[in-house]
Amino acid sequence: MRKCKLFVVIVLMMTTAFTWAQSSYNPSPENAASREEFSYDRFGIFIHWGIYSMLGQGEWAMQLQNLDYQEYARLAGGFNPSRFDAREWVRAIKASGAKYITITSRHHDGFSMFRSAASTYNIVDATPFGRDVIGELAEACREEGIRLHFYYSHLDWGRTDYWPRGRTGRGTGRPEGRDGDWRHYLGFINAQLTELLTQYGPVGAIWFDGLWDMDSHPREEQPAIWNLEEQYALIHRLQPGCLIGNNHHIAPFEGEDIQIFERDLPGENEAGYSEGQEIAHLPLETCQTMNRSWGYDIKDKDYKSPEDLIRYLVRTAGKGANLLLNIGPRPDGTLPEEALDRLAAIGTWMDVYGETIYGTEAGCTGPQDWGVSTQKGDILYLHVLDPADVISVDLERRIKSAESFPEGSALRFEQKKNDSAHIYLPEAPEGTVDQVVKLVLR
Ligand code: FHN
Repeated sequence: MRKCKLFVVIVLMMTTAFTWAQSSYNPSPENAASREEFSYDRFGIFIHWGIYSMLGQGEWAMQLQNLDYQEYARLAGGFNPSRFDAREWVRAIKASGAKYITITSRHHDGFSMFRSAASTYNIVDATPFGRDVIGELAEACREEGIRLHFYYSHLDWGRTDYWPRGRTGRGTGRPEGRDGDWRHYLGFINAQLTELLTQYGPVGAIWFDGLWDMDSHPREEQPAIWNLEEQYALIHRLQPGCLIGNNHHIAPFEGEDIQIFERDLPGENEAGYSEGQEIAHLPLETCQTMNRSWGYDIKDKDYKSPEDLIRYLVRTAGKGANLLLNIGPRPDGTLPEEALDRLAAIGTWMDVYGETIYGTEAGCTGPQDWGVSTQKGDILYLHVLDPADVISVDLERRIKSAESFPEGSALRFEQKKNDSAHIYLPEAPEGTVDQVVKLVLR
């Protein structure tokens, strides 16, 4: 693109950005109801699956190895996940206590895991498998009462109309694009979003990722660059109850319904993606891996223990956020045994402790050195994650009763005016992951 034309495009984008900043978004009643359901759920499973799983190096192989975009596309011709069984997946996921699934409908490599008239580079038209896995999953989710969310990559490493290029995908051998390509690309996104929102029944959320590919442009220009106003309006018009989340690692834009944090609890920045990401007044979600990878990595056996994952779920709920825990299925369509074991272990725990997680909000104590708390009205659940004989809790309200959960035995406590309350804990049985105290507050 010649320099003067690029300038005109940027000025146009900035003008739109200004208009955008002035508009104000009011979620529809359906959307407000979805937000409530979403926050109630507290736990979902993320699935990163695509033709990259055949390489066994995670979903970034194309970028990390600078794979040629035409050669990479040939992987599709060998993709035949003959052991894929949507019902098996959904049943195992449901048994973990998760209430929704977020699956990569299209990741940065640009391959669509759903039937698409907008591009033949999709699982139905380009693979010997020829089945619409998203369609099968949608049906199984409907049967099992699990909500389905779609991850959708804004950025693309394979399309030639993804031009001008962002900061990634520069080594995939694509020729330089032409004027007008970017508009064409944005039209393609709208066409695919329309497909996702009209082919599979109710969609819980569209989960965007990849906006950061254009982060050489300032934040204010991003909505216009990516056509967010039109895209978000399209989604909300087609399905008013569909939530929009965008994993752009910055504060939410107008029109977004949930705020996402990657590998970090809200307000923390250990993973380095959340710097300066203020917590907004939106439902919150933290996504995290079970091992170190999102997409299937044949060498990655570095799984977090079931106990640590349960504690992470508890800590996330203690921040008033949902946990979206990832699995990278194998190229044959199976979920790794390590992942299945963890789903089962979390499910066993949730069967007993679900009451302390679902439908709760962040507890009024905030995170403490012994653990975190979750709350439902006058009931405060103290999750003691580091074993202790006695814990101190700063509370503005008086304690009416304290008991161990789920046993229900009364616990001794002291609460003097203007001082922390002290709660005396019984010895936790061997293998306790989270010792829960149920307080009723006056
Ligand atoms: O680049 C992606 C990555 O592959 C993965 O999908 C994660 C999930 O949160 N998000 C991106 C990085 O921010």
